[in-house]
Amino acid sequence: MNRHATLVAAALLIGVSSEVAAQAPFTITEVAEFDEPWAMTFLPDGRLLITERRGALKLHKIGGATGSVTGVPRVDYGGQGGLGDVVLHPDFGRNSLVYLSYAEEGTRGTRGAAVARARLALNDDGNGSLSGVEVIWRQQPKVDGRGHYGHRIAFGPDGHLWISSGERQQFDPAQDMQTNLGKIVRLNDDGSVPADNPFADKGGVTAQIWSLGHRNPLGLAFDASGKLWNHEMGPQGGDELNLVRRGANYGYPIVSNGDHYGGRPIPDHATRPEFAAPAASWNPVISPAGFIIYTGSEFPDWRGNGFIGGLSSQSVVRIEFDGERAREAQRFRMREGIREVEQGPDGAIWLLENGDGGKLLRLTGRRR
Ligand SMILES: [Ca+2]
Ligand SMILES: [Ca+2]
Repeated sequence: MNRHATLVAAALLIGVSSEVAAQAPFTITEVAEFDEPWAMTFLPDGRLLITERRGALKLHKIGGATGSVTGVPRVDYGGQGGLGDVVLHPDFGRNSLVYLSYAEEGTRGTRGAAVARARLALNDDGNGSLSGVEVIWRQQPKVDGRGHYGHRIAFGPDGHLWISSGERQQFDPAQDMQTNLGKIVRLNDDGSVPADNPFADKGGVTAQIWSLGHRNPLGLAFDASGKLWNHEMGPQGGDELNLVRRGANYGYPIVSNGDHYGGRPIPDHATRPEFAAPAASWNPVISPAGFIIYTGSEFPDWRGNGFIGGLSSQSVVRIEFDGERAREAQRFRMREGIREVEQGPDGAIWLLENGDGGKLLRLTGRRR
């Protein structure tokens, strides 16, 4: 059984320009607990698919039992890698297709992110299974290390599949058009390359690229007008929120508003205007992970606002947009780092805490 504990006092509101902490304008309910949860998505029947980094895909009935989904591809667990994102095909109601991202082992200790799709069958007993698993995209090349996979997945309003691909802590590949590391890629739902991609005529892996110069992007979200935003972890300082433009270069590792670990400087964005500058950046960092742009009715004042989970900052950051500009409007302190943010069919904001025993939290408005 799940214990529903209300922790009204757990969250403190931190005004950006005020040191006065006040109570957050929402109620937090602990709904369930998972083992290193990484991502979640709601099914049309209101249940949740939740990934756990060691490789398990869970099927959770809100307020009820948690089942398992079999048939998940083998993942390379370690460092920042393992099972990653989970999203539904826009036509899931007809085709039952689910997309998963994960870290995959290569030869000689190399690794890379992959995205697979599969058909999800839901059983009467609260469990499920995947069939017809098909890998439709891979990071190229596979490299050493276990960091910066990125591998967030989003479907856009026109049905294209978008993947944020981290630079695998290798720096220069983010500027190398012969790799898809440190890029945001745009694909058709079967992994093929749309003919109208900005570099489609170059062929090969280059044709997948929509934008370049990204570091470790762990958030992708479309706003109501169809604009795509991403956030990404900076190095020492310099976390970014970017408006993702066709063919644009976001500058990493040539420019960043942070510096390399250990203090070796990286020139700031302002020194090189040919690179697309972030709409917002953070120093000190928030360590952004998970991202929604809210459209629900539970928090009507927040429609059109972004919500970003903060890992090291143990927070939820509310973003206000103004056309092509964005700013942090509010920060809510949480008890743990936040790995994932989702909007529920109920309009509530749902969070996953990071790490072992990470809780599924439901944020609802305060009612008199
Ligand atoms: Ca999600
Ligand atoms: Ca940048």
